Amino acid sequence: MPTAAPSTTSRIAIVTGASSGIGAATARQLAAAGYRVVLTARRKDRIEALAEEITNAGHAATAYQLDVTDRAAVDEFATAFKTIGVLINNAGGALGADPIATGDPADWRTMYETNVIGTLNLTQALLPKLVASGDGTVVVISSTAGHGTYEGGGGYVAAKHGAHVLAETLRLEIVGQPVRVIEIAPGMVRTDEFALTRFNGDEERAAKVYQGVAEPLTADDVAETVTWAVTRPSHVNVDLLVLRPRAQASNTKVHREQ
Ligand code: 8X3
Repeated sequence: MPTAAPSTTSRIAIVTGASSGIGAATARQLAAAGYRVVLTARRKDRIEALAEEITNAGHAATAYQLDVTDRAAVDEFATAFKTIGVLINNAGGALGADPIATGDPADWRTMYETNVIGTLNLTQALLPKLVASGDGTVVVISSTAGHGTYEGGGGYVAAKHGAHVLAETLRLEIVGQPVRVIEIAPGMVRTDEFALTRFNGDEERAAKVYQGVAEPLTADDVAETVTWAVTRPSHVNVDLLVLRPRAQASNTKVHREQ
């Protein structure tokens, strides 16, 4: 007999990088689906405002300021929970788009720290609590950059390949335990901050990323996909789901209106 979908009522879903973009949209949608969402990010004011918004909409949300690269802080955070249902590893991002010849090693390190070590920290600290729930789900929001490269993508592509490998390896290692590992790999998503952060606040360069692209994905598009994947029946593991806007056929083939 097929298993039911994991119950969402009273189950905790932790979302990292919940202060904006895909993380914030995912927190809103998981809360609407019945999860008690715990929003984490470095920017306390943002997650507190979002928790209030979600609570005012009649759902359950709390905020916890957290830097995913700070292992001691992550371990301390984890002590607050006996069991959790869902962990969404969303915190991450890109810095720079320089070629390998001139890329800044400090940017590479930061991207590895946030996209890979941050995911490792949260996953290690919370895995026992996901197992204890009897029906846990780990989501890694990677990227199409975790599945193919492009010029100028080097450091980000390397980090997202790391995140992809973490998800794939974890799935092998914990098979037989009651925890699914889901990787969602979005392509071009237009959010308020992704490209702006990448280009250090340069609005013109950030705008060029999406120039002429009819409809890049939105944070809500990705959040809907995440919510769909985690609410599948417990025996269904969406290993890897790649989503792109229709105008993007590959990392390097994008249709732009003139
Ligand atoms: C974002 C996709 O194309 O900027 O994760 O690397 S891309």
